[in-house]
Amino acid sequence: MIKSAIETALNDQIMREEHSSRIYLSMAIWCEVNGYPGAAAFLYRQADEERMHQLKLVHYINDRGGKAMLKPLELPNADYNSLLEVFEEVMKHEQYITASINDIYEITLKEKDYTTGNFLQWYINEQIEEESTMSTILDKISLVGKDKAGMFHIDKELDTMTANAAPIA
Ligand code: OFO
Repeated sequence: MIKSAIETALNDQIMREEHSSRIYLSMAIWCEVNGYPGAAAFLYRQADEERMHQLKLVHYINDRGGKAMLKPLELPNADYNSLLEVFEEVMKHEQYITASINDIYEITLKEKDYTTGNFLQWYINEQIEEESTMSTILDKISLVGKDKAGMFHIDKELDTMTANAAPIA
């Protein structure tokens, strides 16, 4: 049976992952209507990934004898000044998620819940990968600055990257 401190911490994470999904969905919408179809495809897929991260937690809590809970969510930003701002926000958000996963990992150590610690390893690895992907994209966008042709190229690259990405699982 899952301890209540762990259940609470994981339920908070369910809310964060669901919120991540909504943030990326909102960013994808902005990209789609502002002429960045590749970035939109990338962020729509990212929103789906976050939904999967959320569901993984839901099933884990329920399988361990707890109960997954949904919480109210803040409305994400609907408007951005540039693609650079979008990806700066993505990066900041992923760093925040990494910190939250690390905090929960610390709780599992304190509670001697090594099973949940082991389960969280998947999220820890996922965060390393996501932060590195986002930082590469951010570097490229920063490099081209306001150059329209460069931006067009990056958007195409994001499209190809999304088309070649492994199925979400
Ligand atoms: Fe990278 O956001 Fe979910 O875990």
